[in-house]
Amino acid sequence: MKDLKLAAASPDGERTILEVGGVRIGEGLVVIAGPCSVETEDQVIRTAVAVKEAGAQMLRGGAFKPRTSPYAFQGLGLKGLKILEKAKRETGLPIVTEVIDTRDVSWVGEYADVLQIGARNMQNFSLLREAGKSGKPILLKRGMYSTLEEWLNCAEYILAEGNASVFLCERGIRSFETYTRNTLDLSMVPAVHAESHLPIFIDPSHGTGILGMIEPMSLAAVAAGADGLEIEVHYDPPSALSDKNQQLTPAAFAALMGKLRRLRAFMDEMGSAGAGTV
Ligand SMILES: [Mn+2]
Repeated sequence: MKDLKLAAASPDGERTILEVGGVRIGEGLVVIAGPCSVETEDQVIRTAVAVKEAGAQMLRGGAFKPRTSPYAFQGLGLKGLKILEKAKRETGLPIVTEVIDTRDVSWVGEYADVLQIGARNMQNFSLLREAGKSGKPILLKRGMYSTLEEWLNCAEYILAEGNASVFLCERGIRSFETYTRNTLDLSMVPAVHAESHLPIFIDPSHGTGILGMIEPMSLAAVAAGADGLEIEVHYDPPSALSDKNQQLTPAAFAALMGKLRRLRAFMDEMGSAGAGTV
């Protein structure tokens, strides 16, 4: 892919492995789980303990929510980050949380182990540069109207600032199809593995927006060789302040984790896990 220097696949096919708080991203299957939004301390801690017990390696939770409507819940900000910090102390899980403003990158980075740049901000070039300068691990989601080439060029912006800790997440794109919330483009797993050395995750929660599709799409992502998954889990989904229809209960998440482990073991046995090159 032209113009890519730092994000392009290495000639020998070697893939990058990032180490974040003891978790190796790009090696085996890494699952990031947790609520869409940070709502209360009780909500986050209860969910964090449950996802850890089920085998998740990192905790997600939004303290800044870029919502379609300016009147929808916008997140707790600093208070939310302090709750995430407490959940990390309680469980040991590293924290993945979104940053939406260049002015917040450095102080949000004091609480987060991974800064997430969401789909709506994928091409916010000043935010990408700031994220690069922060030196923090960055999870870069695919913009909902973006091509693979545009997406990898956004990763390039971060890498070009001297920050080598970048991994990607496909979360669905806009298409003519309205049955699902977005069209989850699982073909990006082998495509990213062919064009880049960066790890690629799948977010089946936003990718489909439909509870019953999260398990089959998670399994399909692992079968395709994804390096990880980001899944929304809430201890009481009906009470959630955002994305209540796509958050798994802890019990459903634990059942899914059991299947993912078995599938991944089968893939390893076949010698095909993470192969995924085209
Ligand atoms: Mn969400």
